[in-house]
Amino acid sequence: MKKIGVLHVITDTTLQSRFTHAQLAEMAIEGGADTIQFRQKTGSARELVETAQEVQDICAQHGVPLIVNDRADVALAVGAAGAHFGQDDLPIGISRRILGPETIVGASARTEEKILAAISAGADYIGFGPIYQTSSKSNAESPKSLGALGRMCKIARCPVIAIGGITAETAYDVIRAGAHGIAVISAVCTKADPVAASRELCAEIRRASAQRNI
Ligand code: TZP
Ligand code: MG
Repeated sequence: MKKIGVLHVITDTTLQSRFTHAQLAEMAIEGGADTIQFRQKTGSARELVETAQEVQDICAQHGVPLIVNDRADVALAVGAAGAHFGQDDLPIGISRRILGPETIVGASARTEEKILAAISAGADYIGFGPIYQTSSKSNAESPKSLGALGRMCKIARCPVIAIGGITAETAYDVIRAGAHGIAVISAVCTKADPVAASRELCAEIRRASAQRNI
């Protein structure tokens, strides 16, 4: 059974340049992140594989799954646990065929129709957002409400990972709304102390999940 994490830290070296992808992964894991997503929009395939391999090595040392954004080839090349695709990326059915049944396949989807299509094509989890305003993604859509998140979580019979502008102040509400977990960039990568930032997010997720299970 594939286990989908609850705190996905997406490593980013465009919003900040103090840390490499691998350093961010290491710090996020130290702070409790249970999934790392490698997301880099530029660079040659060779550069992507080299950098993703560094991240994969850190993840493997700690037994934490690595998910590669956008690129099935890079995910396969470094032996990542999974890959994540948006609506303009490789279709989910094709990704599943390329990556095989054991690999985690995540899909970004924002409507009921697209969520259900992604699941029937083989997605293991849905990324839904942005929940709040974000400047970390170019051309991000307008924010979805927590109510919409809750509805989509009910419709999707798989884990939903909420994304977009989520902070330690809002993580609790997002999980209470029904999300299985959250994915963040700036709430960890641009913080002075990414370890402490991850730790705080984890604590909020735990606090919300404990309430939900009562
Ligand atoms: N997809 C939807 S919003 C987003 C992505 C990649 C950016 C998330 O970054 P942040 O800094 O957590 O808002
Ligand atoms: Mg994409």
